[in-house]
Amino acid sequence: MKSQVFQNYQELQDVKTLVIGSGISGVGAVSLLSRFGADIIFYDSNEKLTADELQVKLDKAFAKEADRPANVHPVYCLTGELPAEVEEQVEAAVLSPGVPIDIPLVNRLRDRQVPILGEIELAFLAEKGRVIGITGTNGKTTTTTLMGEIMKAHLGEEKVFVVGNIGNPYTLEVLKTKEDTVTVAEISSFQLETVHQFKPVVSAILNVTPDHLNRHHTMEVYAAAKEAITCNQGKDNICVLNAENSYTADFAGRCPARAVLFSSGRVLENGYYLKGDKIVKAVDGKEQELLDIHQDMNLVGICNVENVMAAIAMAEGMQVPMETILRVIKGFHAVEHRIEFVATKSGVDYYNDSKGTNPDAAIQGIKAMSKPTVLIGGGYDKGNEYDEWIESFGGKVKALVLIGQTREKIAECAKAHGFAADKIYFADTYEECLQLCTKLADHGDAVLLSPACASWGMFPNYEVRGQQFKEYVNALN
Ligand code: UMA
Repeated sequence: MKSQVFQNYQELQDVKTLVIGSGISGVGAVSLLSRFGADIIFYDSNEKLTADELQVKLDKAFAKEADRPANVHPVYCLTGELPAEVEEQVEAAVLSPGVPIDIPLVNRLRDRQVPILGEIELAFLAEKGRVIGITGTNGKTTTTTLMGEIMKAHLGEEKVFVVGNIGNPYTLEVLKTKEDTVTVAEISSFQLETVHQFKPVVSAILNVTPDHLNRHHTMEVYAAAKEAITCNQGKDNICVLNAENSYTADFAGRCPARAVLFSSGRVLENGYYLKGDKIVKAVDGKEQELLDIHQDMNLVGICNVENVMAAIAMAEGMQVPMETILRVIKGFHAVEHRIEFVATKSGVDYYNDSKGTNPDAAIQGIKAMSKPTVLIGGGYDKGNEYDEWIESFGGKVKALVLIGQTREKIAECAKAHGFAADKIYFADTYEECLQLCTKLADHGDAVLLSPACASWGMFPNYEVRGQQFKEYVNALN
């Protein structure tokens, strides 16, 4: 049964609202809800956390808000099992992205017709300006960052907010929006499961490849979550889609927005594509050369050519002059942790692709390498398969150093695909892993951290993993 939805934030006043998850989204949601006058229960199911710890998180966040009015209702913090008598009182629930929509608590609330919304949806209820929404399995962060830079160059720093999965909760920024501001939002499939009114004027689905299947269960459900970025768009809006990805190419025919295509593999009658070394725009078959991918771009790999084409398409959709778009692209460097060159030590190039958290992202990392590569893989098990990743090694990977929960599964898969067993190494700690890499790599080689797995279980997030890798590399002689 479909839950009731909120049309505007005023409707949340005095509503008993359960915020599930006390990470950065939960804190952002409480901060915004308290300004809407909601009656908030701030809850985390992790029994290792205490109500006091949740309160400290809120106090810290509220202390940063100079103009914070006194709360209408005190925030009630709870952890562990949610008591039945509290659950019964709940009139609305805001889910953090990491909270699956099919856990028993959420199912029970839904059965009771309690409106369930995500943190992105909650923020959007207070949005006053225009929104650009970017999703896709891979490339979201680079494209969102580039898009943010382009919009800032066009409108001025103070009129652009870059939010969402990139690590900056939308709920903490939305009250700064005005009619003339633009919010550039990186939106994950987790966040798209709980949108109702969210409506970007320009959206992009960069690609859809297997990921997060332990959460979404099937590719169809995962792809449908991504497509939801367009669920409120109409033909006066734009959705930028990848013509080389089977899911997004297929969606072009069904998309409620006007589909604008980009391609790294074919000439398009209308759209943006790679022709030799040039990114080209075509309108009814008439070509205009835009930039040279080697001379005008500082980013490596075909995945980044695709990200750049998507950004150009979105920026043109936002009426940014081509001259501004190209100027920003020419000065734009790799986003941290995404095929990021770290340093050359003893003739070995080190690359940090810690954001390669799934096999498809890691394939892009391998593709970008041009030297014999010692590859670091493994981490948290999201239920992904590694066959295509291993096939993509194409003789380039001279040694595979594996770590974490998935190391046996990856090793078995590598051997099944003919990768020599004596070139596979296991490490128990990251330190051991990095020591092995420095031993295995010779002058003229590359070492690539592109694990095809999330960092969870060993690190709080991929950023910390990438940071540690860089610190280790920079400390080498
Ligand atoms: N929790 C519960 N009940 C549950 C599940 C979790 O109470 O059933 C609690 C946990 O105990 C924990 C809290 O929820 O205390 C964590 O919430 P969260 O996982 O949503 O984490 P946030 O800190 O709010 O970060 C989230 C995104 N995290 C996830 O999607 C897992 C961040 O994306 C995002 O940057 C942030 O919101 C701001 O929008 C990270 C990510 O890994 C980078 N994203 C995935 C990806 O990119 O592949 C989708």
